[in-house]
Amino acid sequence: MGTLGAVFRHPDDIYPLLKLKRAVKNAAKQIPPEPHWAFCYTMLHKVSRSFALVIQQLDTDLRNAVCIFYLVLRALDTVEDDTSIPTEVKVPILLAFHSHVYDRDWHFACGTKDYKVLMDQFHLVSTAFLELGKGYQKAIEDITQKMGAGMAKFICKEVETIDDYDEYCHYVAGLVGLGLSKLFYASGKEDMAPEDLSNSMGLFLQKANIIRDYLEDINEIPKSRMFWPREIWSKYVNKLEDLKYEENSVKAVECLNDMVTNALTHAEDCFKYISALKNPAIFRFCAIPQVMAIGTLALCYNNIEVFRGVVKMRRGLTAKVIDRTNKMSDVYGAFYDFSCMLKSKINKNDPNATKTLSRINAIQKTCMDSGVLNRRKSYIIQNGPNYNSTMIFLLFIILAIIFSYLSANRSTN
Ligand code: IN0
Repeated sequence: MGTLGAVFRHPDDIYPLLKLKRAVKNAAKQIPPEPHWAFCYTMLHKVSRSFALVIQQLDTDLRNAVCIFYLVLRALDTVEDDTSIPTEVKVPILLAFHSHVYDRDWHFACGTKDYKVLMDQFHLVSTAFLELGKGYQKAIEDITQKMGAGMAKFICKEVETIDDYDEYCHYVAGLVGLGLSKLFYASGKEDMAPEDLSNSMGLFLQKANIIRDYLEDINEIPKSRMFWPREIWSKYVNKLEDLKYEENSVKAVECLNDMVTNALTHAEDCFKYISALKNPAIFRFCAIPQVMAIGTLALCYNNIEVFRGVVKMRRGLTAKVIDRTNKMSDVYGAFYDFSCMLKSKINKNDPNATKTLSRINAIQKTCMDSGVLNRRKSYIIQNGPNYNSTMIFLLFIILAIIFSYLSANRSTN
C-alpha cells in the first residue's frame, strides 16, 4: 500500500504528518553555522530522520553531546556492519575506536551511501567532540571503548544462547542506555539511573530491531548477519535461514512469536526508567523510541511478512507517536493499546501462547495500576477508515483548494 493509500485508510494521520513535516523543515533551518557542527547535524538528519527531531528538542549543551554520541556510535556500527572488511583489519579498529575520536587526523574508509560520507568526514565529528565538556567526552569515550570491545568479541562468536543474545544486545544497545544516563547526569538535569534499567532500555529497542530486520540481515551480502539466538530458533528449524522459506511458514511464525515474547520481558524496566525522568525534553527523547518499539513488536507478532519483506510502522503512525508522547500517561496508554493489538493476535495453538499472554497481562496491569490511563485517542488500527476523520480529511481538501484558489488570485492582482 502506497503512502497515499495509507493516508486514505487513516485520514487522522494527516494532521500529525503535516506537523512532522513542518518540524523537519524548521529543524533544517536550525543547522548551526560552524562547518563541523553543520556537518554533524546534517548527517544526524540524514541517518535518523524522525529521531533527529527529538534530539533537536534537547537543550543545546546536551543536544550537542547526544548528537556526537549518536554519530560516533553510527560510525562504530558502520565498521562492525561492513562485511567486506577482513576480521584482522576490523578487530583492531573496533578496539581502538575510542581513541580515534580524539584524533582529528584519523580516517578509515568504509560503509556505503550516507555512512561512507560519515566515515570519510569523520574528522569533523572529532572536531565537534573535542569542543564538548570533559564530562560528556569521558562518558562517550568510556562507552565507545566497551562497545568496541564487545563488538570485537562477537565478530568471531555466534549468538548461541539467550545469555549470548542479551550480552550482544548489551554491547550494542544496553551500553547506549548507560552512556545516555551518564550524559543526562552530566547535564545536571537528571539523577543517575540504575545500570540495569538503562541496559533494559537499550535491550528493548535492539530486540525489536533484530526481530524486524530478520530478512535484511539474513540476506546481507557477502555474508549473512545472524542475531537470533540458536537456543530459540533451533526449536523450530535446523538453520536460521530456513525460516524464510515458504514451506516453514508455521514454524517461522512460532519462532518469531517466541522472539517477541522474549523481548517483552524488558518492558517493565523501561516504565521504571522513563517514569523517573524529570526533564520534559529528555522524557520525550527516551519515551518515543520505546513506544515505537512496542508498536513494532505488536506489528511483527504472528506476522509472516517479517520473513517476506519490510515490516515497518507506517509513517503516519510514527508521526502520531511523536506528536502524542509527552507524559507518562501517554506512554502507559500507548503500551496498553499496542499490547491489546498484540494480544488480539495470540493464537491459543502457539507453543508460547500462555507465556506471551502472561507477559502482555503483566504489562497491561502495570499500565492500569498506574491509575493514569485516561480517555485518549487510540493507536489501534480500526478495520476500515474512521468516517469522522474522513469528513475532516475532505474538509481539509476543500479548504486547501479554496486556499490555493485565493492565493493564485492574490498573486495575479
Ligand atoms: C539510541 C536510541 C535511544 C534513544 C533514547 C533512549 C535510549 C536509551 C537506551 C538505549 C537507546 C536509546 O534510540 C534510537 C532510535 C532511532 O535511531 N530510531 C531510528 C529508527 C530506526 O529504525 O533506526 C530513526 O531514524 O528514527 C536507536 O534506535 N538507537 C540509538 C542509538 C544511539 C543513541 Cl544516542 C540512542 C540504536 C540502538 C541500537 C537501539 C541503541
